[in-house]
Amino acid sequence: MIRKILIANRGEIAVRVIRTCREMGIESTAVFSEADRTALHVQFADEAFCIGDAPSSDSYLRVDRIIETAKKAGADAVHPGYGFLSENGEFADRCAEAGITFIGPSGEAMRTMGSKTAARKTMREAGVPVVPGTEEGIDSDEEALGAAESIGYPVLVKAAMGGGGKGMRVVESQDDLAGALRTARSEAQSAFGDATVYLEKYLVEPRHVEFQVLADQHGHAVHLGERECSIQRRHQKLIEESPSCILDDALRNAMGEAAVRAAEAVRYTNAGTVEFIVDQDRQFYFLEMNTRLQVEHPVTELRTGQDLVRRQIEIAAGMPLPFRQEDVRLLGAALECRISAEDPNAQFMPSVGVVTRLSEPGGPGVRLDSGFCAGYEVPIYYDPMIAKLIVWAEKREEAIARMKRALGEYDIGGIKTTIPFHLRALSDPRFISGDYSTAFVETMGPDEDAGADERHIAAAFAAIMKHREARRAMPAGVGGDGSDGPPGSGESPWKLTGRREAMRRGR
Ligand code: MV4
Repeated sequence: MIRKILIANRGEIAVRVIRTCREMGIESTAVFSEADRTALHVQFADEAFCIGDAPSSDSYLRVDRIIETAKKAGADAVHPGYGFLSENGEFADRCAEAGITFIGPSGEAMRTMGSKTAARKTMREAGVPVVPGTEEGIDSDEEALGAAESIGYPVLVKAAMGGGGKGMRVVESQDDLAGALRTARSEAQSAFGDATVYLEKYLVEPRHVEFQVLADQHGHAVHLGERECSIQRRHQKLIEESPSCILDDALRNAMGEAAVRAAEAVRYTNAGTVEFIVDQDRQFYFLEMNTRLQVEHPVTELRTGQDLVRRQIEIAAGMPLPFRQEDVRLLGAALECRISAEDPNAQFMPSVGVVTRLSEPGGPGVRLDSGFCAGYEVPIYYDPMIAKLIVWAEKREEAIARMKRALGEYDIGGIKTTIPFHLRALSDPRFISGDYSTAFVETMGPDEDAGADERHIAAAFAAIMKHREARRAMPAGVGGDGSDGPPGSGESPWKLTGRREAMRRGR
């Protein structure tokens, strides 16, 4: 039995986990840094403890303080969320040693999947297709040249302990191989503390399709369909959707079965995600397995009706999965837009500050997983993602229209957000047709409407000044031609600016 859960995370995912705890009658304990004293997750939890200073290395990454807090609070389980300690095998082991249930897979499964070369070996043995490449790390330039020759250029140098795209180098010809190996090694050493690199065939403009899996402690594993995550920038996903436009039932079943085999091969338990890349010939290859709940999990929740956090808690408590693969129904279309405090018209620079105004979307088929409220000051210390907007509809086209409608309702004042980017992406013919790859964002071109907010304010200000001048020049009582403006000016400047605002919102 799990009676109380400490959530070792912050922001929207901490709020998300607390919501399910409440529905299950489980008490929730939040932890927070000095920068998060007034954060929403602290207000949402039944109780909250400060665990240190603002930098995450002094707070959300402090294994000792989190376990000590869990003991002090009498929590019998820890939910790690995503990021921070969620894929740290040592943290999972330390929780187990302290008699606290870690809501996630075993430390061992996390470590196997944490090493790309170990994961590829395990997958190959389990019959899961992997990208052609070397079995082990590369020790010398000669070895690399020989391997690259048999794989065929272009090849990709990857860090064995990497992930999420860090420490990767594309090599077009043998002349560039030695140099790429050297820089990739030194990058890998400083980023992961391990210089091991290996080679893979480089697939051009692939699509990124991942499968959600659930596995209990009784040997039952199922998949809950896919999420297409190709709309990303520098390995940060921006939009995720399900179903993927490139899958048909046959490919979905083949990939789903491969995902389940991948989970079974490491005796995986809990919720996990198996990432594949799909090439232009619709061949799929295992890329990596994320041994945590993912940011985009609500896309799957809306299509399956499942609460993945509830399933995680039940699995951690030793309960069997309450359904089988043939019971899983994938319904309609779901779409997620990540809302980040970043300026999409300034290379997605973080935009920190106080949220001065907030009006949130709602209505049919709309879900908002948010980590902030009006008056909140976005801290500089953490990931800039502050909320996720997720929609469901029967058809993809309706889901896109619904998302645009919801984005139009979403009004966040005081900071820049990725909302204008999303409105533009959802109107892009390539997105609408579903014919896009991981190269989508970099080939999008500049925002013609950039700076519209500032121009809107300037136009409104000019209209006020013009109106005042005209009034001053008029005899008292004149100006009644039905408009707010001076007589004969035609339409009200307010009507005009209002219409411009509506256009900006994509209506
Ligand atoms: C690749 C690839 C092409 N060929 N591997 C990027 C993140 C990391 N998980 C693996 N990644 C890639 N691996 C081979 N052999 C292209 C990418 C890639 C990518 C993958 C998924 C989502 C977005 C991406 C963007 C650029 C490159």
